Order: sequence, then C-alpha cells, then structure tokens
Amino acid sequence: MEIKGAELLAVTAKKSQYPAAGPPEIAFAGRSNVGKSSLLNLLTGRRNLAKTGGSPGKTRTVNFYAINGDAFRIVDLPGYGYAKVAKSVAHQWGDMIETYLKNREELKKVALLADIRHEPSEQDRLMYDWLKYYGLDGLVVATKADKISRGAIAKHVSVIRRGLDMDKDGVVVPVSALQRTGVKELLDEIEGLL
Ligand SMILES: Nc1nc2c(ncn2[C@@H]2O[C@H](COP(=O)(O)OP(=O)(O)O)[C@@H](O)[C@H]2O)c(=O)[nH]1
Ligand SMILES: [Mg+2]
Repeated sequence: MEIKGAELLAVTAKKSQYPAAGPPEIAFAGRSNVGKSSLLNLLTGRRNLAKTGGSPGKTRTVNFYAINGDAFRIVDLPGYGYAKVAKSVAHQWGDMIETYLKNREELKKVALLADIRHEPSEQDRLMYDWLKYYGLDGLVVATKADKISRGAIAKHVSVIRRGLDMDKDGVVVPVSALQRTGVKELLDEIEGLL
C-alpha cells in the first residue's frame, strides 16, 4: 500500500465530536515524545501534517486523519506519561483514550509506539493491557531505530516483547523517522488489518 493523500479530518475532545461512522480506523498510541507525530508525517509523506517536538503532553485531543481520500483513517491518541501533567489532566487523558477504545466500532487495531531504546514503562504496560482487554493488541512500533546499532535491534525488540508480555503472533515493526526506514513494513501490516 502507498499513502497518496492525508487530511486532518477532526480534532476532538469528546465522543460527540467524533466524525460520523466511516471507513476502518487504525489508532496510534504511546508515551508523549515517543515519535508519534513524526511517524504520522513519515507515513503520509507530509512533513508538517502533525506538529513534532512541541511541548510534551500538549496534545490532549483525539485527532482523526483521512487517508487516501477517505479509504481509511489514522487516529492519533493523546500521548501519555508526561511527568509534569497534573493528575486531573492525566485522568482526563485516560478517560479520553478509553472512551475511544471502548466505543469506536470503526477501530480495527491500535499501534502502540515504544522507543526502541527503552524497556516499556509501567504506563506502556497498562496501555497494552487495555488493548488486550479490548482485543486491539498485537501491533507495536519500535520508534527511533536510528538511535541504536542495526545489530542491536533484535535484542531491543525482544526486550519490548517481553516487557509488554506480547503474544507470539504479535508484531513489532522497528521504524526510524530520521532515516525513513520501516515505512513499507508498517504500511504492509496496516494493509493486512484493513
Ligand atoms: N533520532 C530520531 N528522533 C526522532 C524520531 N522520531 C521522532 N524523533 C524526535 O523525537 C522528538 C519527539 O517527536 P514527536 O514526533 O513530536 O513525538 P510525539 O510527542 O510522540 O508526537 C522530536 O524531537 C523528534 O524529532 C526518529 O525516528 N529518530
Ligand atoms: Mg505529537
């Protein structure tokens, strides 16, 4: 699959603002600063579709992007785990993500992004457990693959698999937005889900 067009369709803070029922959706989730916006730009070939490197923890909306006309949608979930975010806001974050995961019939799968350098955090595990509970687990994107040597990738991937307690048939796709690698592999996975 190739992505030939991408448009921001809706920026939403609650369920009533979601776009009307439409094509299948793939959501992206992950810690703030993990590289979610960069990945979205990389996949869509639009350098500034999603703002990167902004103040961490700032995006607290569920953003819907229409891909290839409106053949499918990518949904950007709020980044979690930013230490300076107040407890009340963290709650709001959790509510927003769970509301979307629970209620969205169009949602086919959530790609959980995890920094390839680090062991999954407590919140990554919590997130992945949620995904399991809702039957949306099985696709993890290991970001910033350029930050480690090629030879170390397999080892880091297995640390992520173990940390999240992934099933055997779960897939981890290493990507680098900097070197533009992993795009084809990830798009193939997404195509398989649609
Ligand atoms: N080296 C490297 N840096 C990256 C990569 N992806 C994102 N970054 C950097 O990580 C920071 C956070 O990226 P961003 O996409 O805004 O993360 P988000 O908060 O998850 O949306 C920015 O400074 C990016 O330039 C990558 O693949 N390699
Ligand atoms: Mg972002």
